[in-house]
Amino acid sequence: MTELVRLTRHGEVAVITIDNPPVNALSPGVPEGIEALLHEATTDSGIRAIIVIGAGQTFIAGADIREFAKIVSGERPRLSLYPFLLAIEDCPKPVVMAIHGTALGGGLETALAGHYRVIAAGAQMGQPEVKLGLIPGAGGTQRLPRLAGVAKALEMCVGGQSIGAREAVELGIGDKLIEGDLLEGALAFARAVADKPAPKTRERNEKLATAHPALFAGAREKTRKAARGMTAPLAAIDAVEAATQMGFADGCRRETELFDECLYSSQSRALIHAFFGERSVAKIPGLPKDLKPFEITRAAVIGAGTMGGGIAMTFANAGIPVLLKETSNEALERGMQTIRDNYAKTTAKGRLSPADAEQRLARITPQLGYDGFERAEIIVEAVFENTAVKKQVFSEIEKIAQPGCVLASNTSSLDIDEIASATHRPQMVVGTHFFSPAHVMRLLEVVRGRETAPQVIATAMALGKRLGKIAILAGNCPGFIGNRMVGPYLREAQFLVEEGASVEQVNQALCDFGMAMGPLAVDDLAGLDIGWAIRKEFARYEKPGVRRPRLPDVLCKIRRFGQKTGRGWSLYDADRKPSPDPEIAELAEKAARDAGISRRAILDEEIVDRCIYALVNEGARVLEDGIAIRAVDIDIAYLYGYGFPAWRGGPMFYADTVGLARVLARIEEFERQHGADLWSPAPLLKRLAHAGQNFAEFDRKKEAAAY
Ligand code: T1G
Repeated sequence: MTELVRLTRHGEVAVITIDNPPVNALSPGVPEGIEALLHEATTDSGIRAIIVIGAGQTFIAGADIREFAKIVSGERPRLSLYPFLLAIEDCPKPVVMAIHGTALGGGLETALAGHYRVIAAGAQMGQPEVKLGLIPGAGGTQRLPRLAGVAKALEMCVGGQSIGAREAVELGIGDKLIEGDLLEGALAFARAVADKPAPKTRERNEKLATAHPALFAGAREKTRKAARGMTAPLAAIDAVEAATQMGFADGCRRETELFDECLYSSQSRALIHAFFGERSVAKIPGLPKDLKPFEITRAAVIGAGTMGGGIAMTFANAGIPVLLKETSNEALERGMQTIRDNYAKTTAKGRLSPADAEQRLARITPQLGYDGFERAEIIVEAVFENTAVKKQVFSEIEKIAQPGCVLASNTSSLDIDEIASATHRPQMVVGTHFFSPAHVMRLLEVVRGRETAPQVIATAMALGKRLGKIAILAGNCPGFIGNRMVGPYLREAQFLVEEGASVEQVNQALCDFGMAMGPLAVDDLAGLDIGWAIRKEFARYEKPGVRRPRLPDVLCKIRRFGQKTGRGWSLYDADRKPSPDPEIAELAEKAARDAGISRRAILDEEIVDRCIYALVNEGARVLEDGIAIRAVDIDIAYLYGYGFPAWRGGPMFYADTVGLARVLARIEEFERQHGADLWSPAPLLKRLAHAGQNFAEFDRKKEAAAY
């Protein structure tokens, strides 16, 4: 029938192969093709059993996610997969699903509709729909509990995590684990079951009886905390619960209702934006696709502080041996102890075996000198955030490093070109801005300098993926993408405290908006002294007479640096648990008096708008200056580096959701209230709003122009 699906005969067994690269998604034509070939095999008297298998790397990785936007916009009709799955389940000949690579979402649901499932060792399967703001919409919430049990099905549908082949067989999802060639194993299995009755998953109700109502109540309570603000995980609970309360057909109807609520929600649009965004940020216009990155087999890191230690762990975790240099034994031992403690914590949580932890630790070589640096293919500098100090280090490493060695700086805001000027090979210098804690946070901001070579950029981007990071490319300016934007965001939060809001109100308002932490809580975590050092470093660029928050310097002068000194914007106990500090209110009143500001009651709405729109406005400037390639790069940076809620899609996507005209109007209102030096709307924002366009269209146009 269609080239997306083909049928081959292996004696009395028909093999239906799905061949829809790259991930055999259930794109239009695939379910129809499978159903047609199923019918062909069913009516062929020479066929006694049927196998469904994926070509290439994987079984079916789900419905075609690109189709959802078309369905929501009305461009495509909303087709149901139920009839296709019932056709499989009601096939009079046994249908064996042969799974390798991944069986995700609609892929697992297709497998569950089969009569048997044989699984290749190493395969992964799951219902990750909640990560897209959806729930399983093809019977997964009804068939999975019937095979895996209600508790496990709940865990899989609500959390979206995948399970491995062995566990799937133990649970009863899989009927056989195939260690060798999958097709051979599946053919043998199919021949063995050819004359056996074909068990229909929808009729296997015995495991449904195990469910207790408390299971769902407990799941709701846990999910409200763990997936704060997200609607899909709660909908998934409702759908799995329906499986225990009503028959299969009614359960599927309930699933469809819940699925459609999710599909037409802004949360799903935001999360699908993030899914494709995570993949598009790796594509750098102008960088030849066939440009081969340098090979990285050995690394070296300078500075074993919080960042340096975390970066060394990241290399070790990716299997790359790394030298870690410090200037004194105390500092080196302190750094290594933190690394050992981090591995101990991860092992204690059962996320790493002691043997694995030992192996990773062994890949880190602590030292005081530059011995062995000449053999490293990348050297990452992670010393104190000061240009002069970094230039000194770069002038030293340049004398030792091999010719093709990438010289990277972990600076979070300083001028990469200035740092590169300390070497005779600026083309090998690049920024690799990791986020704290570096072995945990997934974002890596790769910063290109004026002379950074394309192959060095390609190497840093590829290395990011290898280290398990999401790498985005940023241009060189103070603070690059993320920290440049966080400046106005934090400024507004600090102003709001001077103007009358409490620290707790500001933090809570942004948490209610969905931020992982409030802006002032993040300030306390990072350390107010860091911001202080950066303000001093950039003081010479500041325009005189422009209003600045007074409180941060006041707090720093009395050594209130945040969590590290037990008090900052809040007080912190020994477990770093925050509590309000009345002294802050006094300091805020004085700061307001000194600034001639009359304090007032402030609504949460104003707090959110001023902080988030400050982000958006600066984001538009970052785009216009070409510091960020696309608006989606900014979104991905904020999702993976700054705790912006994924279900809002990122600051630029959020602005599109609100509507740029409304965002502009609000910013112009703030401009009237607080002055143009702080709130003049970004020209790009004005242009797009006036043209009735948005950031998504800006990206599409950019993409079209680039390719
Ligand atoms: N639909 C469309 N495109 C997809 C896709 C999908 N399901 N999965 C991947 N792609 C594209 C991706 O954008 C990229 O494109 C290329 O394939 C390679 O992907 C009815 C409602 C399978 C583990 O959530 O998790 O089923 O950038 O770079 O690292 O109930 O892709 O090359 O142009 O990620 O090897 C549920 C999503 C859908 C799985 C492979 N399924 N995919 O990872 O490659 S909803 C998912 C993944 C659903 C039903 C519901 C991963 C992967 P491009 P990649 P990878």
